[in-house]
Amino acid sequence: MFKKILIANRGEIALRIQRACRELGVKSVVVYSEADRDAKYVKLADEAVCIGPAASSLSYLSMPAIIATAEVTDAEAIHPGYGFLSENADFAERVEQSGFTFIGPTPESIRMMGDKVSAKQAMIRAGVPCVPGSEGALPEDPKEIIKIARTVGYPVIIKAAGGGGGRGMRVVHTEAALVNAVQMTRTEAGAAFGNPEVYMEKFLENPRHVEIQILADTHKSAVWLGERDCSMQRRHQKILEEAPAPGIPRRVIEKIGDRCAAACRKMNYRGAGTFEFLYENGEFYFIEMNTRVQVEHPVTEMVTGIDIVQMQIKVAAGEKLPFTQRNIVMRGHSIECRINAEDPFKFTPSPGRITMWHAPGGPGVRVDSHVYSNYVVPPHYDSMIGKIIVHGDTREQALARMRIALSETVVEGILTNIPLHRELMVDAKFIEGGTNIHYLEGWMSQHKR
Ligand code: MV4
Repeated sequence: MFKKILIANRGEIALRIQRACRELGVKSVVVYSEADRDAKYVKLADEAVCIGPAASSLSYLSMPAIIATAEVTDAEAIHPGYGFLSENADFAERVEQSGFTFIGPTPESIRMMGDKVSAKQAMIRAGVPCVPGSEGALPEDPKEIIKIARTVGYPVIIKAAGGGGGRGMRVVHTEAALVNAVQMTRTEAGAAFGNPEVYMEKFLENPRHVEIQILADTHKSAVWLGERDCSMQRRHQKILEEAPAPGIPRRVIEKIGDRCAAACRKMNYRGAGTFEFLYENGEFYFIEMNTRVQVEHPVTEMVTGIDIVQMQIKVAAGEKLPFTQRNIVMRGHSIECRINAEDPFKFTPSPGRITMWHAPGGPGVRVDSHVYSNYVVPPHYDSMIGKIIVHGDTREQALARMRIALSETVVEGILTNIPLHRELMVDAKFIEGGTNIHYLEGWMSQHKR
């Protein structure tokens, strides 16, 4: 096991990784920007190094600053968290070339999954079901593009190979609009991602977003840790997540989970990863793979009892996964509400001083947050200030526990989206379970206030 790990991130995930290190008896170094001087994970750290000004480009995205800090502090490994450099293959490569362990997959895996065309081709080879569409990138010839779309059937969606997470996509409903839409998506993709390659898929109108968590070691073992339903989102920002996904038959989940784990073994994948699927009419369709730990990983931890961040560290250190698929038992139900410093119904950011912070507690309640009373939420980064996670024997119990947790939570001095969560927890359709990716936006447009 490593003696010391550098945490190349901020906020709640920096604290989350720090806690995993402590439990493993590993020392940790945190890097922070001038805007994060007073953050809790900086105060609690074994060691903390300021790596630059508030702007991420000069601090959390600065590869030289982070690698130099690992050198001067004698860290052996670097945990990238999520966002920032976590899915940057060049960073993973530079970390390893500098003699450190990157806590994550190989640069080759990150690169392959970062290119959505090569990711999809890898999944097809590995037997993971994908959305029907073009075989690889679209050709230049307009006649060929029209032919492909006729085979796929309208509506289709044009996506950038370099995109992902909702960036660089365009839905096309008619042949008349097709060629121009492909051209526009290519131009935008070239400018935004430095890669004009695009591909085509059948556009699924009312899917749910359901993802499978996997863990893989460097000894050919890979397991899946159940699914998460992340359909409650607005403009590609997830608001809350839950595990398991309500109403999906276990045999359907087991089949897709086994495919994901098998794909990991086939690809020699290592570390934690998430296979993102659209789920519609009882079928799973792969869309993207994330090669990092995700914000919503706690709901999986709550239902499996497995510490995903500790596992990331263990497999990075070359250890074997301490369980096989048969040992993994999913129990109960978990829900996570993301707490954002923003107007609950207008979604405008609300940074500033938190004059009062009171976290909820009680049976089955977990709070992952780096904030405290008198903490100032800096305006430079994303607005998430923490997560409330609950677990119950049933979904009903988890919902009840979340309602209570939200009622106990006090945040004063800034606006948060807690009022939105309180309303969703008593919404009849959400309580029923199984709402799709469009539900929240429809709900917001009906919302009276
Ligand atoms: C789709 C789709 C419908 N059909 N692909 C958006 C984010 C990116 N990960 C993929 N996305 C979508 N791909 C096909 N073939 C609808 C979406 C989509 C979406 C997906 C997951 C969660 C929220 C979403 C919101 C709008 C659109």
